[in-house]
Amino acid sequence: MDDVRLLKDVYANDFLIGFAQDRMLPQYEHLIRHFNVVTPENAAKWERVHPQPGVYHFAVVDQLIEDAEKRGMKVIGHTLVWHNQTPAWVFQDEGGNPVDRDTLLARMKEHIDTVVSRYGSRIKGWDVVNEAVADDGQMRQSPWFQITGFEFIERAFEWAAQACPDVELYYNDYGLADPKKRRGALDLVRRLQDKGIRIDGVGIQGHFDIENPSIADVRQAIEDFAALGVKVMITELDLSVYPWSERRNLYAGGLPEDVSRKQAQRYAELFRLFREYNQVIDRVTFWGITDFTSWKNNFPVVGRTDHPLLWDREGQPKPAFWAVLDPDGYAP
Ligand code: 9MR
Repeated sequence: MDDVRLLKDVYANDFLIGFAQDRMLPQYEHLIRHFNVVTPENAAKWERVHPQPGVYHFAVVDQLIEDAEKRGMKVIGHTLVWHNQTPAWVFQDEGGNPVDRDTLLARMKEHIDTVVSRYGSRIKGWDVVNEAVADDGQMRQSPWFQITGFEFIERAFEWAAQACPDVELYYNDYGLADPKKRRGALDLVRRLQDKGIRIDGVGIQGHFDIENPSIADVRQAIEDFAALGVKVMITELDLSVYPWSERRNLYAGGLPEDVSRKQAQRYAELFRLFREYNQVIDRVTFWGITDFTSWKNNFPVVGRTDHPLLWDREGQPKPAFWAVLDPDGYAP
């Protein structure tokens, strides 16, 4: 195992290779060495760092950054403004009624100022706004949007830039391989650019599955965002072994060889594609580290055994790992 080439070395001339985890757990050390960038999976979200007005908890993120720096690894900030994992108080007054636009924007500014300036350029880039577009391509009807309209997005990018001028600023969303949703996200980026507001990159979340989306749709997404002149990042990559419509728990006892090979084949196709676009793709980040801790074991079916990543529950490399290590040479 020790003489295995490392993913970060294999892709050194292409893009950064990342993973998501809140802590560098010692039992994963032999896997962590494959990566040169880490994203805190949950620890930097509003509900964790800023659970109550004026109360900030930075210990977990502080430790992760310190551990990353020791390893020469970069860190991505995830995420400043999102509709999920944001406490209800952010949007409410003491009586529990929705706050007005100015109050909400002031709270957002205070949050962004505090979090972004704490870490400055120790963070390579922030997912400034996360998942603001709905699946039909319209703006998501979140409290952010309902209270401020599009303005929260403009101000979030501006205030993040002010808090640290040399941190990169990203928009991050899922489902961008779908043309309808993608159109909404492309509009969002253009709208910021038209107003002269800096946005450095777009994170195309890779919550894919064994069948969808097509490689052609992923390619189109990469092309469309690259055409706007922003960096493209493949973020949150995992490949569920279940097609979206499948809700049974089929592989609790282990992953059958044919499914495992099919998954590996798809990983190989994706990485061949990513490599083709190495001039525009800056980073590819897996969402998790082994199948054991993946969020997919609880989504879309709570408690279902999924196998979306490169290492199995024991931390052993799967065919998917070998496929990513050598996508050209991978033969199922
Ligand atoms: O992986 C995260 C999981 O542990 C959390 O329970 C979940 C809560 O919403 O968030 C997961 O990460 C999400 C990410 O922050 C944004 N894009 C979707 C990811 C999967 O839900």
